[in-house]
Amino acid sequence: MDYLNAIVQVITYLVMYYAPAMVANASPVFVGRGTPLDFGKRFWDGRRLLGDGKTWEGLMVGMLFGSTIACAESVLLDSPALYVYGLMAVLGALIGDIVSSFFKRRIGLERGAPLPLVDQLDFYVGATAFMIAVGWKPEWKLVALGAIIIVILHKLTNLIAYYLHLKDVPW
Ligand code: CTP
Ligand code: MG
Ligand code: K
Repeated sequence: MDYLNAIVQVITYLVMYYAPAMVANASPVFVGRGTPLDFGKRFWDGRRLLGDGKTWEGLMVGMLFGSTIACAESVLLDSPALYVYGLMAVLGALIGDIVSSFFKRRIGLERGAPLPLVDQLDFYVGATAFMIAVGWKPEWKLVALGAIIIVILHKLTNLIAYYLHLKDVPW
């Protein structure tokens, strides 16, 4: 397969199936401070259940922005199925991000501490799983290539967010 063609194909696939998830994952960063999802509660290990990086406001903003993209996309492409996949991808993305924070706290990582690949791909894995749950048949080669693009995109956007003072750390 010729490279340029492969890149165009994977980007088209990513935008079509993962744009709602990507927006849902990226938009909470604009919230800044908010009410923690765990309300400050601690787990048996004495550490925070999720930490201050997971807020109700972030969750709401992610759902709102993500589902807006899902709706717009399904209308534009005249595909009701894309709306269902989009909404599921939004939920999966936000839940995947929350689950990974839960495990980060369990292994003793503070809020915002980097966990390479998991930090960048938690939402992607969550979105993929939730779309599959409602009947999506993924093109695995494109999903894998998409993961590589997501990691690169994540590094770039976090760097930009850091320089715009939206994030305290550049990862
Ligand atoms: N955010 C939020 N609510 C969410 C998800 C994210 O408010 N449900 C905001 C927080 O301000 C968070 C930022 O988006 O700091 C970036 O998200 P992320 O990198 O996932 O959180 P971290 O701060 O790195 O926390 P963790 O170590 O738990 O991943
Ligand atoms: Mg982080
Ligand atoms: K994350």
